[in-house]
Amino acid sequence: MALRKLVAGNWKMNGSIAALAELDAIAAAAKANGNIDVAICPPFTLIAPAVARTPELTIGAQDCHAAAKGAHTGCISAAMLVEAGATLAIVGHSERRADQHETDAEVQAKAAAAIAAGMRAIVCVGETEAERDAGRAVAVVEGQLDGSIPRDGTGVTLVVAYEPVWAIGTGRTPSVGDVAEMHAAIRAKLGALLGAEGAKVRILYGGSVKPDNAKELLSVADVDGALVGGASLTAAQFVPIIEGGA
Ligand code: G2H
Repeated sequence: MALRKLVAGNWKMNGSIAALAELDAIAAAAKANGNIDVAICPPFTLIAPAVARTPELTIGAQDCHAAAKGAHTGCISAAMLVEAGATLAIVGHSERRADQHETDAEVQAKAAAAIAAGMRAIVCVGETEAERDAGRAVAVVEGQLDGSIPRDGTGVTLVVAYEPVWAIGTGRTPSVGDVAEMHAAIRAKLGALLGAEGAKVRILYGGSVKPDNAKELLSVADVDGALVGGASLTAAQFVPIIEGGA
């Protein structure tokens, strides 16, 4: 089943008020390519200014806390993100799994919190290079899905992003065949976890998506969009990626 594609930009810890000027052309490209969804996930402090600048563009967050409120210094709740104007949240990015030692159970709780607050959750999974070299890539990703996917997720509330850790920010990407194999495995696993709804959950590819490889990656079976880091920071790079998915 062909799903409506989603191309989402993850600004990570980059950007500024001045950098939001890039959103003007990105929003225009989103409007011009209305057959796909486009989103930008800037740092928390830029969410409300981004929404104010381009209200027509979907703006998301890069994380949220699992709890609704409380003594969690430096953290932010899903409801706070919604109040700022976010309508989706990335959870379980490999940089957070590594740097903040987030577990599958924590990622699952964050996804559930995002969904309960009314956002769409993008749950990230992906193997390390050592795990791929050991022939364990599919098993590792299946295990992450087992632990991280809220069982009441639907095609509306849930998105999965497959991001092989070794491809993130490195300029390296898996072969088209490897992407196809992994996305097919993720699709099968989502079916096992969510039943018929699993066929409706979009599976994004992420990891060094650039203007020159986007069209090919986005044409692979069961690649329902892209999660883009470095190349989402400027309209000059991100707009051709949007066009590659449209
Ligand atoms: C993977 C991706 C965005 P990049 O982390 O989530 O980043 O496109 O820079 O590899």
